[in-house]
Amino acid sequence: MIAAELDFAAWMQAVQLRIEGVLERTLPTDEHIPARLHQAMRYAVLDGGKRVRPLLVFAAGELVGADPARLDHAAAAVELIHAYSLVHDDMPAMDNDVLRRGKPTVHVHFDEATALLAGDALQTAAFDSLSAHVLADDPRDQIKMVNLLAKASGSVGMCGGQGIDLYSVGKALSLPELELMHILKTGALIRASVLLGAYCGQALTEAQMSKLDHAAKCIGLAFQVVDDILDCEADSATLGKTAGKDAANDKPTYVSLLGLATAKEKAAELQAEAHAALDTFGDASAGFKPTRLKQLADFIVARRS
Ligand code: GRG
Repeated sequence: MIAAELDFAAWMQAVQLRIEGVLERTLPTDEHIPARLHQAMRYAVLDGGKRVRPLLVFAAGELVGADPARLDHAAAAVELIHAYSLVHDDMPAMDNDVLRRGKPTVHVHFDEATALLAGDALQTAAFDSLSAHVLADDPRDQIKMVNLLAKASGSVGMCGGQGIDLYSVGKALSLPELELMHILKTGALIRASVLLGAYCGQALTEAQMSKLDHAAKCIGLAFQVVDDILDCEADSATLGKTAGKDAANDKPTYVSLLGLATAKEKAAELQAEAHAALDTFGDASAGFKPTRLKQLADFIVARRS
């Protein structure tokens, strides 16, 4: 490994460890009444996952020199929303899956009612994290942050994407329709992660925010294209979730619509577009540090799980 790769791997490990501690402290203990609900919440969140969204918060925070103590709470918020979405998505009424992060899913390990409630409580815990601490210099910016996460998670964001997914079962989706579904279902929270990290640091101009937003959109879409590629190329043990489900359920994916080779080209194009948008920030001499976000975009495209 070259020095830059070693440096990125060490940074990633340090942030993953840090966010584990933050999440551990954020969630009520296993004994806190009602114990079964808190056990299910902790089971869903702790000790699992790549923590891609918290990593994006920290990488965007590094771009703007944000205080890591602020980033902790923004990072916890996006991971709590993500964990809630996985718990609900795995339930019988939705994807009906039994394996997540290498463990039985929450409704299998506990029960359906507990999984429903745990997901609900994780969602509100996210907004608790985002609103209980000072995260931005200007309180109006912090209100914008809360609003950003609400929109990204709700019916015009992640839930909306999940809705399109549910209501398109058995229908053929065109490429633009598939893209819209993913921009909402997966992309909205990834985009919010980047912007929340940026709000924790020095204020950006509107033009800079829009460049960062564009990079975040490209990263979000690239994440999903790679997810589709992995669903067809990797096995369940490597993914920690059931592999091959898209093809088994006859679901439209980038791979089914474009073919494997073109899907890989698409991921590379989105990665390059994200880099180009981040390059507009210049380097550290211009007061910004876009390197981490670029490295993270590369990791998201190159990942094998
Ligand atoms: C149920 C409200 C609601 C929304 C569900 C995001 C989502 C919407 C469902 C997740 C289902 C899924 C497998 C989507 C594909 C992309 C994705 C979000 C994969 C899982 O994210 P990773 O790879 O997972 O970041 P880890 O476990 O590493 O955190």
